[in-house]
Amino acid sequence: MGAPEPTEGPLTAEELQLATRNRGLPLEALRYDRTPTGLHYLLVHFDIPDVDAAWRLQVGGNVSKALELSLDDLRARPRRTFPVTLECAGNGRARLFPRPISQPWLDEAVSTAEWTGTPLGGILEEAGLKPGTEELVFTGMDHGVEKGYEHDYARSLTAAEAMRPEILLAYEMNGQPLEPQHGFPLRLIVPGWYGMAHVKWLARIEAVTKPFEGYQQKMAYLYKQFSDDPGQPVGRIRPRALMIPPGFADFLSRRRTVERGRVEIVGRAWSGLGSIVQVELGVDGEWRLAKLGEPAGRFAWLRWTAEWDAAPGEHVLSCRAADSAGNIQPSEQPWNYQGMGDNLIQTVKVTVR
Ligand SMILES: Nc1nc2c(c(=O)[nH]1)N[C@H]1C(S)=C(S)[C@@H](COP(=O)(O)O)O[C@H]1N2
Ligand SMILES: [Mo]
Repeated sequence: MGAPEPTEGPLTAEELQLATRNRGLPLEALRYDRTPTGLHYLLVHFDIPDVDAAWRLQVGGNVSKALELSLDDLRARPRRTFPVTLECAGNGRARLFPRPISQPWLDEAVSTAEWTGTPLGGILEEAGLKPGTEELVFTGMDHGVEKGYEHDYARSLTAAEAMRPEILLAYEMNGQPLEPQHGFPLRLIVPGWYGMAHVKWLARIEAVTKPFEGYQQKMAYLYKQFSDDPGQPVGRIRPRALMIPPGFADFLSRRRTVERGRVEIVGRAWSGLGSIVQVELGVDGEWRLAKLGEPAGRFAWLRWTAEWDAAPGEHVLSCRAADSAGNIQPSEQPWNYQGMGDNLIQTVKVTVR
């Protein structure tokens, strides 16, 4: 079975099925520095695997000493805890036209949890990467078929990237053992990278001497313009700001109603390519600077605020972030075939009364 082409039509039953399995962050939950686990966005390609009590992490391939580690073994290693902002590479996909058929995210596929684990680098040193190691392949316990390719979910990192000190083999999220849907018993955390790199239900780490060519590496997560385009790999998170929609919501349309007068607009901003240097609030197309708070951590979003003197009538609020690498969010989203790395500015329609 090939891939369905992007569509100009209405949402399909398949997209709805994905949308009900995979939840987004309710935007009002941007109020929390650290997203409560039950509000953290979720993306599961296949089924949440049934994990055997005899689970061990296998570390092998081009190493001096293959390892087999239990959760207790991993817990006995050096322990690190810090907040990391995760965002799905497909966030914003549903706004593209034509629309790539996949999980139909709007703006909400982002969250920040506090992750605890042991640095991957220490485990790789223990195993001893032999000369010639180019990449590490991380394989999950989940198995399925995507566009005709049957595989275990797997992704790789280059050996240099894998040795970065902030990369974690994480066994806790927000101070608790991982919940089944977030990767119990162990997942990879790759701060700064889009979600696909953070392999859940980790079963094996393999040192390889050639670039990994698995489905999730060489087909799925690419910036490409047409089906057979070899494309460019998706990696780090592009800058984005989101606001908590102000006032109260209309149940069906989610349109907002706000009382006239001074309103404090509050949001979050993040980038995996640099630090956030500027956030702007747009009111009916006029941009003003927002006030930036301190990031919750080196790899976590920051809080921003902006004052708005709301006058009665219909308004459109928007926000956009820029990072220290010179990236700014686009007002018009360049299109790509799979809807990856979209970071169009958010817009919120508001009625002030
Ligand atoms: N094994 C495995 N790991 C995975 C996935 C998956 O389907 N299987 N989904 C990836 C994607 S696309 C994202 S966006 C993140 C989502 O992590 P979360 O569900 O904990 O928010 O997990 C990643 N890790
Ligand atoms: Mo994702």
